[in-house]
Amino acid sequence: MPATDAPEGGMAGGPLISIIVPCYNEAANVAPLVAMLESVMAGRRWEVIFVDDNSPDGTTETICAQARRKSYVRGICRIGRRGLSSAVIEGVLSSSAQVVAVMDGDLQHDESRLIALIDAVAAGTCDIAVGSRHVEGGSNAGLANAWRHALSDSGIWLAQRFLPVRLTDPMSGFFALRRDTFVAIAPHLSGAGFKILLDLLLSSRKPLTVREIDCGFKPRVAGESKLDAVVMLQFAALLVEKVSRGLVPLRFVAFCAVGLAGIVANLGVMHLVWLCGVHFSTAQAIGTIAAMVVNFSLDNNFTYRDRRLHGRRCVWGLVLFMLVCSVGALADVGVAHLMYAQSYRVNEASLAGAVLAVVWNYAMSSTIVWRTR
Ligand SMILES: Nc1nc2c(ncn2[C@@H]2O[C@H](COP(=O)(O)OP(=O)(O)OP(=O)(O)O)[C@@H](O)[C@H]2O)c(=O)[nH]1
Ligand SMILES: [Mg+2]
Repeated sequence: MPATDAPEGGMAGGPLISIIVPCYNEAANVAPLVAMLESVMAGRRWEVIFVDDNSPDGTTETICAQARRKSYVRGICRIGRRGLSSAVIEGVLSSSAQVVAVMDGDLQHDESRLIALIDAVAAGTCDIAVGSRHVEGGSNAGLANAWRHALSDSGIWLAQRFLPVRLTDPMSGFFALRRDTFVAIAPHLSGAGFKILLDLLLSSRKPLTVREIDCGFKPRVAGESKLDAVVMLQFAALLVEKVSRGLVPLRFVAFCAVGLAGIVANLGVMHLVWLCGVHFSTAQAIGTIAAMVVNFSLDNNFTYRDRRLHGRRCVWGLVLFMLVCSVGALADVGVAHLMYAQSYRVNEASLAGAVLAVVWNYAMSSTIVWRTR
């Protein structure tokens, strides 16, 4: 082993604290974050677990380079998967420490508050200690612009309507809790999207005591934000899933939203082709095929983002999806026809057919087209 690979972090017994860091395209931030953690965690039995979704920028290689030299640095690389929340869940489950802390890998969280969060949990003063930018002494000055401020504020306002506890910063990604508390909630977590703290609070079967600790939020120096429209929709869908107590799963909400976009595509393309002088039936068929392609593409990039199909699997997935939707359409027409014949009103018959088709399409898409490997 070369000298530079010599272990630096000799530790008698395993770590008592695991810091879980979800990261995607954060290669430039890994080494500085490790250095900051070394400084604040000095004298403690700790480790950092990076969970990277096979970032193209070489984040995993950077983590490995650190881990080869430092026993307190570990990494998990997930292939064909995406998602902050699910990354955190896997990181926590891979730890055997008593206390776990979660923080971003982009240096925006104020590492100097880490010990306060960990100690609050270790001392048993609360179930979860949350780094808050909205209590006295906290600051969210690092949010990139006015739009991000507005987004964050409205997200907080919305989340607060549904939370079982009072919390000024439910959107925070900087918090600590006992590992066994996390593990007890884990089977009920949605695991989708960005807001793992919110997921924890809304999924826990027993009320959690929360303590907020002021913290700052620094501007991002390297790398780019991954917060996009998809993440915001996932946030709304998470609330729907949790508020309906799992009756309406997050993925189903997304599937229906995509379905609406498909209807728009269907009508748009059909009208365009029809205006070009094509016979109505042919125009309708072309519109339907276009809708299926649009739906498949949106579902692949949004609804089933964590199971996204690529290359040949994507082409095969499209064929399967079209077959599934065709059966759904036949069932739709069949049921509507049957109900109409049994003297149901036109709207009732039509709605029943449409609901059946949506549920069928969703069930088949989840189990056949985007099945978990
Ligand atoms: N493993 C994994 N990590 C992710 C994913 N998306 C984001 N992250 C990480 O989660 C952390 C927070 O993501 P950011 O994009 O910085 O989001 P944010 O801090 O809420 O938003 P900004 O204020 O715009 O930076 C960062 O460390 C990201 O690298 C993902 O799909 N998988
Ligand atoms: Mg960030």
